[in-house]
Amino acid sequence: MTWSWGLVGLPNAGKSTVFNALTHGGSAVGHYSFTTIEPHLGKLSVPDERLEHLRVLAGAPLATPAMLDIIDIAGLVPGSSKGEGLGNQFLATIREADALIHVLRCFESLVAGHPLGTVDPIRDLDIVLTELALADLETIQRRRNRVSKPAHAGDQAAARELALLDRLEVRLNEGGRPPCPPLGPSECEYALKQLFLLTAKPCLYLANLSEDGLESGPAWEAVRGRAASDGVPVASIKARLEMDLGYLTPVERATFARELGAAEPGELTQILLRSLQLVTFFTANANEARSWLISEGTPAVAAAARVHSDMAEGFIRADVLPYGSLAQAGSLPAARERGLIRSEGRDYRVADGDVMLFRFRASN
Ligand SMILES: Nc1nc2c(ncn2[C@@H]2O[C@H](COP(=O)(O)OP(=O)(O)O)[C@@H](O)[C@H]2O)c(=O)[nH]1
Ligand SMILES: [Mg+2]
Repeated sequence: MTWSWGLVGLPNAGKSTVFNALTHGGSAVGHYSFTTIEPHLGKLSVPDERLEHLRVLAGAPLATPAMLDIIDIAGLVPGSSKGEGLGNQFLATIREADALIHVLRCFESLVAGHPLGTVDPIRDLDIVLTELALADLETIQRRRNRVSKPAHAGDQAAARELALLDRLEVRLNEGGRPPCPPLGPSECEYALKQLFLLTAKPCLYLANLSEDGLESGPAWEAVRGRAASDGVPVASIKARLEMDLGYLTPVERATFARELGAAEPGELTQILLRSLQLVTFFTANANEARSWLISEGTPAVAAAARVHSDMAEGFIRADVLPYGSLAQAGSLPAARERGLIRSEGRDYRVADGDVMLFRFRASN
């Protein structure tokens, strides 16, 4: 299973540029609306310097980093939900994304005009949230049509679901502003896992700043303030600069990046991981060192399932060595000698940086 983020935002907010910056992919970048007609799926490997170190310590020839999916969608315009522009069909492509990245335009540009004429990231965000809420209201209506008949015929489960749909609808009619819908965990689970509501997904506000950073100041401050009051993680990117730097070699990049005020490589990826509360664990053998992403608090047996279903089915225990202890010991045998490797059971909550060796009974 790969975690996926969907990029949303008005045309010319810089979604495709962010996509390219993140994935070094070839999504068409242009200053016309609807440049991106086909959804683009990009794979992004998660940089983590611990992985390369682990590879060396394990004497493995290969290091395989965890991957993330980034989905770039076509322009969402005011009225998409009523069929303006390309309509909101394309929202289907982000229904199954685990989280949304709101790309908020903070840069001025005469070449790439803003569809509404002025830079105002908060207005843009509210337009997009409204479109997402309208799309979710349609989803709720469709579901209501399915359950209202059995509910009225006395089906208890259907009646409960109908009441839940009512509560979700009330929230959505308020405009879809996060935290939305701020309901209990089971209601959230229903909204996310069964209805795939867009407004229920975790999200991140990503301010796309000008290269020189100065003109974007007030807009960036506004985005930060809004993120704080919505309880949403926030980050900034100079997307075009990052995209251009993405075409350089690592050495060239290191020379230019700091001078130009670009982010450290991998910084944004780390923000993406934090926004979904993901942590990294490692596996290593003589052939390969690998990094894996899981939700914070995942039990060892579920982490084993990420690696191989056999490891979860035949799970006996896990040998756990925190990366920090391994780095200090200097080698796997030294860590073992010092007793730094713990033996943990299936319910052990895997922590960031754990190097895991799953002991399991192979199935026949
Ligand atoms: N100056 C500047 N221009 C940008 C930036 N990001 C995107 N653009 C330009 O804005 C236009 C639209 O970008 P694009 O990524 O296609 O936007 P999308 O419609 O949201 O996918 C292009 O001409 C980009 O070069 C940025 O950070 N700074
Ligand atoms: Mg685009």
